[in-house]
Amino acid sequence: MQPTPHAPDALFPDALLVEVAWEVCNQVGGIYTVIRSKVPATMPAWGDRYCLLGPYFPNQAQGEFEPVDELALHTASDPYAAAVRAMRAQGYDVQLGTWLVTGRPRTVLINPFQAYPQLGQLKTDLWARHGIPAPDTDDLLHQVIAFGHLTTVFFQHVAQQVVAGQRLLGHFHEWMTGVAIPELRRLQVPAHLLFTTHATLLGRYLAMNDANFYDHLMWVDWETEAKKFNIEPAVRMERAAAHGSHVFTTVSELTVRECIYLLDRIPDAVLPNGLNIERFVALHEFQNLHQQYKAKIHEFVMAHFFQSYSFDLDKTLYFFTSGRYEYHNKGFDLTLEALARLNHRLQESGLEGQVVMFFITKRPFTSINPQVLERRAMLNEVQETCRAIEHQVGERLFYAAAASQDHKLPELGAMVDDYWKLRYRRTLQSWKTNALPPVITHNLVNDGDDDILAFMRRADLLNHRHDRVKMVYHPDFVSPSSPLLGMEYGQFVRGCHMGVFPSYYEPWGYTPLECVARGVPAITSDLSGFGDYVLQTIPDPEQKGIFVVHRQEKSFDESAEELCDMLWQFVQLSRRERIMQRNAVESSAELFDWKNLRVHYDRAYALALERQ
Ligand code: G6P
Ligand code: 1S3
Repeated sequence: MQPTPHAPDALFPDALLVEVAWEVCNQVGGIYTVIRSKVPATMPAWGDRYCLLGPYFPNQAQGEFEPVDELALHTASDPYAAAVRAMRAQGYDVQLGTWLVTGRPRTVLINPFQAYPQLGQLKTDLWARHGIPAPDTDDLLHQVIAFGHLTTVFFQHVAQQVVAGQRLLGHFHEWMTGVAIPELRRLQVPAHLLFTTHATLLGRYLAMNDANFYDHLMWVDWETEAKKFNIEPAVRMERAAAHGSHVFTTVSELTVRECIYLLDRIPDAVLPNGLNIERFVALHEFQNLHQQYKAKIHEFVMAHFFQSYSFDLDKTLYFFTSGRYEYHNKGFDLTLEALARLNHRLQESGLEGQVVMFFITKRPFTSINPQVLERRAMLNEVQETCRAIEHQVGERLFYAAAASQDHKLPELGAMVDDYWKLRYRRTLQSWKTNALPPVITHNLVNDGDDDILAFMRRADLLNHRHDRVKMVYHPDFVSPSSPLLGMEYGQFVRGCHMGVFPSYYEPWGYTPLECVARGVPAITSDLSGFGDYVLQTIPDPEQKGIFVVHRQEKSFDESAEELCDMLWQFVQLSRRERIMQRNAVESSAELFDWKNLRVHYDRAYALALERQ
């Protein structure tokens, strides 16, 4: 295949790059964001020498993958199409196509289930050749093993297509795809292999279960702990990938420590995560969007709270946190403690205004709380009545103005029919209630055993009228089809004033970066890869609206107080100061653009090409 001569930043023109991830066309978590958002910065350098490889799950792939037609497959002259043709000739079910995301990369998807008939043999081989055991009951492990085998076959075919002077790079993300690495090495497939771990499996489990994880890290016996948590096969796959790769990398300095102590290999490089930052030409455009989406959040808040009591929306700030439900790891515990303290400070201070705090995460629930839905429906009724009155008054006022002799504004109330006056009064009477606004929007399957709810109940943060920090726990991701918030997650972020993410364990953490990209100030922690990176690379990050809570070598109480101070400073800003801060945040987003961060990947590829 020809290098892409027209590509201005063409890199390693003699190399082919296959990037393999479980989350190609298959959104599970943060790795999807890494791969997808990186494509626009990757394509100019690699062009059609770049190919993504992932598992084929028809339901997931349906909306985002477009297979090439048979004619195009058979006439294409590139090594990936040739490899797909060769696999098909052997009876494999392999798809070649395009991932329908910005950059439209060439993508190969392979259905893991087709290798299930050989699973027994594959597992025996994995154990005999690489010492990796595999139980009979874990379906994810079965899928991973099957996909690992098919990936190996694909690489063998691509390697056969490599012509003299060309080299093949294989970049594997996370243990789910890394399982192919030891076998590729055993077979001596001529490929330069990179493995990136986005977190260590054991690190995540230990951090969740050990309050002093970072102090104990150096002394962990990985084998004992892996057995204890029943994750030994996956941990062994991760270790085999880390040790088998030519270049081993991770996403942050924090995860480097885990790799050293839990995987016993020092990473060759750190590849920080970026985003594809799209900036508006005019600054005011993103500020307008904040106003527009804040108005949508106002609607939810009016429906949720105003039936019980009202407050001034113009003096209300919206904070939020979001992410997987890992109460301790994601710092939900610290956030709640700081909010309780902030509530107290606000009550004591005589300062005007309030904060509404949203917890956006995913928990098993049976339904949306009918009370919450009813509150929303009743507000809609109030809105309809107001619109009818507005219409009637509008028409009559127009007529009165045209016919006016004295140019005085007539009594507007007199322009409303008795019917609407009565309906207005009745609607409002039936709307108001003495019940407190619920702190949670859904009925949880396990309401009695939920840490967030338990804290709110214990601290009496239950949306009393006198509370100055109000709570909305939304145990489902925000989506446009939801009858409550009814917007995209990104729109919700824009409408808020601040994102709060003081994680205890977070190899990187995209959530604060997603705020920064939209010009929304964010709080992170020095125990998150992102926060650590910010401290190392941005002088005075607070000036840019990025706040880093210190959690390393700090007690829970000290960090909670620091977080409370940060929130307290923020609530005291004037609107003008908030607007200026948003501008500063937005202008710093460029630092995290893949266009600037791709260089770390380029260096890792250069290193891998040097190693045999
Ligand atoms: C944006 C809009 C302004 C609005 C402001 C509210 O900047 O362009 O028109 O006044 O948001 O900011 P706030 O921080 O009070 O939500
Ligand atoms: C991991 O996903 P997670 O949320 O399980 O990878 C992400 C992308 O590198 C990273 O942002 C996150 O911290 C890790 O934990």
